[in-house]
Amino acid sequence: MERIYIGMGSNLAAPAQQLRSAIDALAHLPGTALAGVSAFYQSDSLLPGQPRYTNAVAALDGTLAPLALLDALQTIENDQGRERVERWGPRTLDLDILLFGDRPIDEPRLKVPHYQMHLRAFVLYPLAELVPADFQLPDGQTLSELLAACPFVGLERLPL
Ligand code: ROI
Repeated sequence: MERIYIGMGSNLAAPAQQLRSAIDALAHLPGTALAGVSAFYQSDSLLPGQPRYTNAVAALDGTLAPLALLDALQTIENDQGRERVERWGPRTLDLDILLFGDRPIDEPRLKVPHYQMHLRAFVLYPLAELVPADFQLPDGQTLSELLAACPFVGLERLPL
């Protein structure tokens, strides 16, 4: 059994509702159990000219293989109307495997930890709601260090 963290984001078609549907789908995934969900956070897109994003992080406990989980997440994205028009384009739903237990994964389709999670406030602050205070990434960096280097600026935590 491994603890898995999933980053969720949406900036189209009622983003908060997209995240709620995704959480429901995650809760029903075979081979995993939903262990927690952060609050929802709004922020401007890192790319100008896109609608604001709503982001959150979910924790799963699972026994399935990383690539099987990736396939399942892509099915959920597609079921919720994700259209892959342009890389970095606006999307109804983005589900990223942030962390998979304490193992780094380096496959053509899947790099874990997610390559920019340590720089993104909309990932780090919701993740911090779900982990112990002394939490470390596989490379030994602590979440506290990453948060200290990544100001909360521009994030809006939505009321539950
Ligand atoms: N910006 C925010 N705030 N949240 C995201 O999830 C997000 N995802 C992206 C880009 C376009 C980089 N910007 C984002 O893919």
